[in-house]
Order: sequence, then C-alpha cells, then structure tokens
Amino acid sequence: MDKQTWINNLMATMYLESTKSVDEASMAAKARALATCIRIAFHDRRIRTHRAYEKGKIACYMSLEYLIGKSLKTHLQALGPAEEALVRELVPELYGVEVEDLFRFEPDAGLGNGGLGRLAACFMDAAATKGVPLRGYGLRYEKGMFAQKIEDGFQVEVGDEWLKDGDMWGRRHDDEMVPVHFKDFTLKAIPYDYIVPGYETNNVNRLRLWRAEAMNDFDFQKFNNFDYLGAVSERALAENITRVLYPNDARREGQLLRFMQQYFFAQATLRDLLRQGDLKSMTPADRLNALAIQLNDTHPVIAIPEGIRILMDELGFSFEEALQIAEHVFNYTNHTILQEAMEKWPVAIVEDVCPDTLAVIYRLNDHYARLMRERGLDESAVRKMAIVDKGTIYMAHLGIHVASKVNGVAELHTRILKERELKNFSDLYPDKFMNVTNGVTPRRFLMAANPLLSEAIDDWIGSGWRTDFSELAKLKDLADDEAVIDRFKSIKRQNKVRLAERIEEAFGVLVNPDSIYDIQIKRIHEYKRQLMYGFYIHHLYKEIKADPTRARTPRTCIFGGKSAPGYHRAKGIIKYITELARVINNDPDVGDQLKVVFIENYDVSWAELLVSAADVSEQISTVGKEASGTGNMKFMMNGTVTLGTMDGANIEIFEEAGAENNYVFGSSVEEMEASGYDPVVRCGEDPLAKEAVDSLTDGLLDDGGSFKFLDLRDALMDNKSGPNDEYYILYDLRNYIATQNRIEEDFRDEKSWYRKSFWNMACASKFTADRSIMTYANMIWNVQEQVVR
Ligand code: DL6
Repeated sequence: MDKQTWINNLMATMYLESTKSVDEASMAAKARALATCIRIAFHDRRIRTHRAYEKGKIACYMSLEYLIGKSLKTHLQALGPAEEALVRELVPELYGVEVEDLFRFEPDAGLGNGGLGRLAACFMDAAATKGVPLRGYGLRYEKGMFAQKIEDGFQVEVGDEWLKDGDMWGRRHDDEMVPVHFKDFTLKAIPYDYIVPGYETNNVNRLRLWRAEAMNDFDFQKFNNFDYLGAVSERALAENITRVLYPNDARREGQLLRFMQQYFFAQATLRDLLRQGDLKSMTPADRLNALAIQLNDTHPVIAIPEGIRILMDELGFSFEEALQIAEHVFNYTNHTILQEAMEKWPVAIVEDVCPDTLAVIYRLNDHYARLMRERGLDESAVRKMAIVDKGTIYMAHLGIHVASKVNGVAELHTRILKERELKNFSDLYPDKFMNVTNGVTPRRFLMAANPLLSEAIDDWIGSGWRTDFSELAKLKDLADDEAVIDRFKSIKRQNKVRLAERIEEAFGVLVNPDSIYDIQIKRIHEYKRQLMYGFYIHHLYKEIKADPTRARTPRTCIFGGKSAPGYHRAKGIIKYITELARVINNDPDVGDQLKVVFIENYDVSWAELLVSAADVSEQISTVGKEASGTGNMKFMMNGTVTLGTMDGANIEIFEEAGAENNYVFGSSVEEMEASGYDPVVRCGEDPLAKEAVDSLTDGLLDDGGSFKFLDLRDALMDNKSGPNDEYYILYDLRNYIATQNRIEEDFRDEKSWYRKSFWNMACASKFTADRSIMTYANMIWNVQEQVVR
C-alpha cells in the first residue's frame, strides 16, 4: 500500500476501534487498529495466494494446538522493509506512539501447551515463507493455555483472557459455517481465519480455527415459560466445546469433553476440505492426490475413521475405496515416547459421541488384524498392535496403521521409535517410518527477537540468510575475527541488559548483566529435570555460604515454564525453585553472586527476550526422553552454548557445532540400564547426592506445609508409583555439577567463550523450520511450492 493509503487506513481503523480522540484512545485500541491495517495490506496477497493454491495439491496441518504468541511485530516484518519503515514512521505521527510501544499491548495467543503447539506455529510461518500450499486447522479456544500466577511460590492457574479486548487477527466467516453432527445433536462450527504471511514472498497462507456454537442459541419457549437458564443452556453447552484448551480430564465428564473437542475439530475440518473439491467426479488417481493431511500427534487422529465414515455414508464410496483414499491422504507425526502422552480412548466415550465412527474403527481394527495375520504375525503380536483392545482405542495404533508416513521429530527419537517403542510397527511397515527433525522459525526467534544481532549478521554476511538460512554458515569464516566477536559480545550484553530491565519491572528482582545467564525454559516435567538444575543451585548456594569471599563468576539462574494443573510433582518442583529464589535472593551473604528468577507465566513473548540474552541453554533431559526439543534450537541460533545431554535434537546440535563448543554431560541409555543404579545406595556413597536429597527436608526450603518436598524426596528414594529416581537425577548430578563448574571457569575466558557462542550461531542453519517444512512438502505431502509473484 502506498503512503496515502496507509494514512487513510490508519485513521479509519482508529475511528472504528475507539470512540475517543486519537490522543485519548487506549494503547490496546491503537494496537488493534494497526493490526487491522496490516490485514488490509495483506488482503490482495491473500487472495492471490488462494487462487494460486486452488490449482494444485494442497497440504493441511491438523493440530489441536497453535502456540502463536503475538503477531504484530512479525506481520509488520513480513510486509517487507520498505513498508515496515513507512509504518514505523507514520504511527508516531498519527497515533502519537512508537510502534515498538504498541507491541506490548497485544495479548499472546497461547493456544498450545508447549513444544508441539509452538512447532505448529513455526511450521505455518515456514510454509508461507517457502510458498508451500499449506492450510492450518485448529480450534479457537476462548481461553488459551491457563495464565500462571505464582502465589507464595506455588503455581495457581487462572483463565487466559486472550480475547477480552476482541480478536486482533481472527476474522469470523459465518457464511462458511459447517454443521457438525454428534450422536444426539448438531453444532455449528464457525471458522475464524488468521493470516500467515510469508517473509519476502507474496504468499499469505491461512490458519483456520473453529469455534463451536449451538444451532439454536435461544429457546424462546423455555424463556417464555420462565426457564431463563434453560433457554440458553444449549448455547452454553455448545460453547464449552471450544472454551478451554485441555479441559481437566481427571473425571469422565472432562474426558468426554476433550474427546468431543477432537471429534468436533475432525468433522468440521474434513467437511471444510471436502466441499472444496468434488471427489466423486474425480478419477481415482486424482482423488488420491488431491490432498495431504498431517496429523499433529494423536489428538486429531479421530479424523481418519471420521473421514472414512463421511466418504462412505455421505459420498457413497465403498469401505475399500474410502480406506485407499485415507491411506494416501493421512500422515501422522509422533512427538513423544512417553506412554502417558499416547492417547487412548475408552470405547464407551467414543460410542457416546459418534457411534458410526466407532463402527468404522472396529472395521479398521478387523482389517488390519487380518492384514497382520496374512503377513504371518501371531495372535499375541496382532493383539499388541490392535487398534481396539479390551474396551480401549489406541489412537497411535490407528494413526500408524492407516497413515501413509509416520515420522519422529529428531534422529534419535525416530530411531527409538523404530528400534524400541514402535519396533513391531516399523517391522510391519518398514517404508512408513521416517525422520523429520524439528526446526524453528528464524523470523520470530532471531529476526524479531534479536534485531541487533540480525542487523549485525546483515553487516557481516549480507541479508541473504533471512530467506536462505543455510547462508548463516558463512559466519563460520568470521569466528576468529576479533572485531566481529567483540560486536557479538556487545550485542549479547545489550540483550542481557534489556532482559534485566524486564525482570526488574515484572518481578522486582535485580540481576547483574555481567553474570552468566543460565536459562531453562520449557514445560515443567520430571524428565526435563528442572529439579537437577535446582539441586545444582542449592549446592552453589551452600558453597557461597561456606566461603562468601571466594572470587566467583556471578550467575543468574532463570527458569520459566508451566506445570500441568494436575501434575503434583511438577508443581512441587516449581515450589522448590521459588523457594531457592526466596532464600538466595534475600541472603545478604550472596549479593549478586547468585540470583534465581522464576519467570511467572512464561510465554512466547518471554521466550523471545530470553533466548536472545542467554549465555547457557539448559537442555538436560534424561537421555531417551525428550523427543526433540525446540527451545534448544532457538537458543542456538541466537549464539548460545548448550549445556545438555545426548538427547533429542541436542545430539544434532552437537553434531553441527561440535561437542567441544558445548557442554555435554550424562550417561547413555545403555550405561544407565547396565549400571544397576540404586539411588539409596548412591546417597550413601555420594555426598552431592545426599546434600541434594537432604535439601528437600532439612528445613532451609519451606514447602509451606504442602508436603510437596517430601513427595519429591519419595520420588527419588521411596517411590510408590514407579522406580526410585526414574529420571536418573542423582545418577547424573555429580557429572552435571562438574560441568557447571567447568562453565564457570570457561566463562572467565571471554574471548574463547564468545567465540564458542558465536560458532553455535554459525552452525544453526539446519534448525530452521524452513528445512523441516520442505522435507514434509517433498518427502511426505508431495506438494509443489507455489511462490506468489
Ligand atoms: O515436536 C515438538 C515437541 C518436541 O520438541 C518435544 O521434545 C516433545 O516433548 C513435544 N511433545 C509433546 C507431546 N505431547 N503430546 N502428545 O508435546 O513435541
């Protein structure tokens, strides 16, 4: 858009957003007005993209989660440098504020839990940038992931009101509503469309999120008969389907609601896709090649039997024809080997919601049992790989049998799936399994998160890396250039100051920008071992107390992450960390030698601030447990060394950047399994392990009478629900502390430290989501890039 059009639009949208004069209008209203202008600016490109994609095969990403964060900054960036500069010039003139100041008034769209949801958002961005015809589908939860409050050091969950001032980006399309039929009632699925603009292309892809509404939102008869609640009850029940992400499923009602969400999502999306082409009139070959669907974990797998049901019952295909289409169209990504995260549904729940789809599931179960017997599997093997067994439906099995391709998300993860967890399936379908290592978008996690470093990279190697991330490798030639490393170091320091300011503003904690910023940000989970990091901090504190005068490198230990509401041990870990913070930050002996910060309500926006300021990236999961990790990649591309185990994508990071430029510790799965490890014995032998365990009960840290620390101790030493120290925390602790000590030493040699950090950035090309998305496009979906001119 030209300057005059921007001026007109900025004023017009401002009038629409606020009844007040521009001077008096709120910052939120200004942010919304600007967002609307940006959408208008993309309108024409969106239409052109839509037309370009109509001609060929498209891919569809079905995910129950999209952890989007804010979009104002990244969408502005996607307009291109000239238009972005124009907007940055006009907004202060017309709105009286800097664009930068408006960013903070946009709520984070937190429609996801952690890595899986953020990956979906990164993939949408990468597809648009690479011109891959990908449509995203998801649910528009009224409340996203809960907002985390820390009260007396405990996590408290409150509703995330991301829509309270309206939806900045989503546009409702009533005319594209689809009916979704459940066993006993029908709902409306209303699409809300979100633009996903590519960077330096004209492609603007679409993310479509469904909202559930009642067919009749008001019962006049009931209202007239004074039943005022009853008159609107259908509406309230319908809207519950898309009310929250992850309803509490501790009771059957919650499980039912969660399954209804998945079914609602599946049917709405399939109906939407099916109305875009007349399958019946296509040749059989064209039918198989019209579409590719990627199922993001097991959550949308119910789309497989539902799709077959629709093809049979509504479009008149035979079961065999419908299955053949499904076997071509669907692909399934596995994101975890943790059994508890592989979904299973009780048959009774599925029967209550969609009995006809259940009938298809049984038919698929029979079909694949027959196939397995034909291929010589015995009855016990057939049973282990069944879709339905003893009243339970195994969604991963359903996905694997039908999907054309099944992929893991890092090399080690895929190998574990093929050789251990899903070996029986991989032996049955050797050509199905493949790896697509995750990636993250540099547009958000480097360009938007770290503008100073991005500008410096432009100066060092030109701006080609912004569209072709492999060019980042050119930086390797500069790793020994002192001026380059000095500038890199100065940028890191500026980012550290920026983070320190935000931490002080948000939590009142003063942190020293010259300290080592040692950061662990991710969901709180026992296998991610935040507790091990906590034990190290406790150990360091004890050392400082024993000798406060010894010269040390100051350290700032930063954590961020949410615990699942019902995960008591993870909540205990949060309390342990916040207690460390309370004791250490208030101890005058410690001063700024050590600070502990727990970032309350860690979200995508905090992630951007943290990854650009970190010195050490904590990736310390028990080997074999983290499928990939993506935070590790965000840190790496910002020039951060990894302190990590040989787990998930860490291994590939170490391969790319060299173990000698990172801090690798911990034992292999084989070593652990062969060790005959007994944590109780270990505590008797290793004073560090004993000190750690004692810190849970010696009274220095106080769990407020919640017994949470006792429970953590039991998990290590006297576990009632599994093996003691299942995640080998005390086993790896000594090695971990030694590695932390090495970091403290090495940090003193600034030149070598920053060279290592810089080197990691130079080696980060592999970890862009663009590479991942092109692998999906070429190896799984077989869709052609359609770059819109
Ligand atoms: O693939 C994205 C992300 C991985 O990077 C993490 O390692 C993995 O833990 C996460 N998996 C999940 C599993 N959820 N379910 N189901 O979030 O996926």
